[in-house]
Amino acid sequence: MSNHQTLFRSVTDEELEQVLLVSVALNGMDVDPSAVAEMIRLVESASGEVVHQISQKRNRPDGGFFVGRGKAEEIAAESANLDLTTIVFNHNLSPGQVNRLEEITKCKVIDRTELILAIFAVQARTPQAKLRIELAQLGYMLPRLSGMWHHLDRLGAGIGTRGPGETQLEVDRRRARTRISSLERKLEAIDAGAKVRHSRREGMFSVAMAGYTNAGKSSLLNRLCDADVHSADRLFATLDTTSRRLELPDGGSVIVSDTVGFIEKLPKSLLSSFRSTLDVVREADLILLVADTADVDKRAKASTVIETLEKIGAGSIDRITVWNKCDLTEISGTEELAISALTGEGIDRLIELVQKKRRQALAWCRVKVNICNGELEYWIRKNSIVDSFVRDHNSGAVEIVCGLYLGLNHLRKKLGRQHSDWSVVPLFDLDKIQKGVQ
Ligand SMILES: Nc1nc2c(ncn2[C@@H]2O[C@H](COP(=O)(O)OP(=O)(O)OP(=O)(O)O)[C@@H](O)[C@H]2O)c(=O)[nH]1
Ligand SMILES: [Mg+2]
Repeated sequence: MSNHQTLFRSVTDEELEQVLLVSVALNGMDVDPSAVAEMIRLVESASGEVVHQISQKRNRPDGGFFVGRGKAEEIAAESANLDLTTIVFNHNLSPGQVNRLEEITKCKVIDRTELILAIFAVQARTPQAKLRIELAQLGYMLPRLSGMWHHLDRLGAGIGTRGPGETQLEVDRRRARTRISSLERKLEAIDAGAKVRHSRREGMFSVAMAGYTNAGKSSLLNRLCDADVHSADRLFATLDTTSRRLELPDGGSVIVSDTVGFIEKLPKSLLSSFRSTLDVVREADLILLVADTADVDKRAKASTVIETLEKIGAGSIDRITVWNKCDLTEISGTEELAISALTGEGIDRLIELVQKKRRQALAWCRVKVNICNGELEYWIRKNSIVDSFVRDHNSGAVEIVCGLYLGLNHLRKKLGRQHSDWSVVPLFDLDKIQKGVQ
């Protein structure tokens, strides 16, 4: 085990096997059963099992224990009775609260953020994902290190003395910071490589899937692009980005990307260390917001996804909401797009919509040129979607209506270099173009 790993408490499968879940409802609200169900799924996704639950309604969190002292004592008694050593809270706790709860319960206390970080750590498969999650965990643990050494501080501290805990804390902090810098450098190098690859695809219309975890994004990528991305009925099955080309019926194509899913209160440290993984969403031309239509909480979860998109700077990108898993539930008359990645229902309509958006984003024009040789025709077909191509066989002149990927100036420059008699007129109304009116 390398040094840095001894800095933070490791959350292993074994420790999470049997868990006591504490659900606290704040502001006088009742405990929300679907939020509890989500916590249970989170525990399961970290290879654990909730064997006992305790809940409490409070107006506001208690500064000391988050729950009241009486409740903390009840939690301690229950966990001792049931021989449990791990307690999961449905909220985020301050380092001091974790400390005090661990002291009173003699158990490991894990808050929501630490649980999500643990799932990411369990699920990370690629070296990049492993580095990112380590960075996120260190970012989370650094301010908490002092709490971990708190008990040692008290043993050795006194006026004018430096306790053994304090010294160890300083050493650990320094080690953590060194490791953070080294991880950041490694990730910067990886991200720089990804940027180069990305720029090679410039001009390709990019469609990114975004959605709550487990909504079916990876299954949809597999369905659309015949990909073989791992999909599973657990939270955060995907932690990397996979991009595939989707050929459209009109001969054009787009790049579709699947990436990490979102969840309510996605930890900040994760958002920042997975920032470049999410670039694919931030830089997309179109977002497919994939939602699980069979989920009772689907509207709230879709709102969480929209809020997260705003947080990462992708809030203003054009998007289509796709209600997946329509095979599992009756769909009432709605204008929204219902699909099933499993059965393929609605997929043709989705592809049609993507194609429409893709066509709207092109720079449409009518090109006239007195002589069109094979090289020019090849260039135009490679760099645009050709709607019509009419050649006058007597004169050799052509008239083309096409949508260019990279703007009209590329074509103007090309024609200007090689031809003397040509024109490029922009066309603005796609409907009219398609009806042959403009
Ligand atoms: N019945 C049904 N199940 C589906 C459908 N699409 C996906 N699933 C199931 O839903 C679960 C999650 O699917 P994924 O594709 O892994 O979901 P995801 O959005 O990629 O999830 P994360 O990567 O964890 O964020 C899997 O068990 C899939 O088999 C669908 O259309 N119908
Ligand atoms: Mg996935």
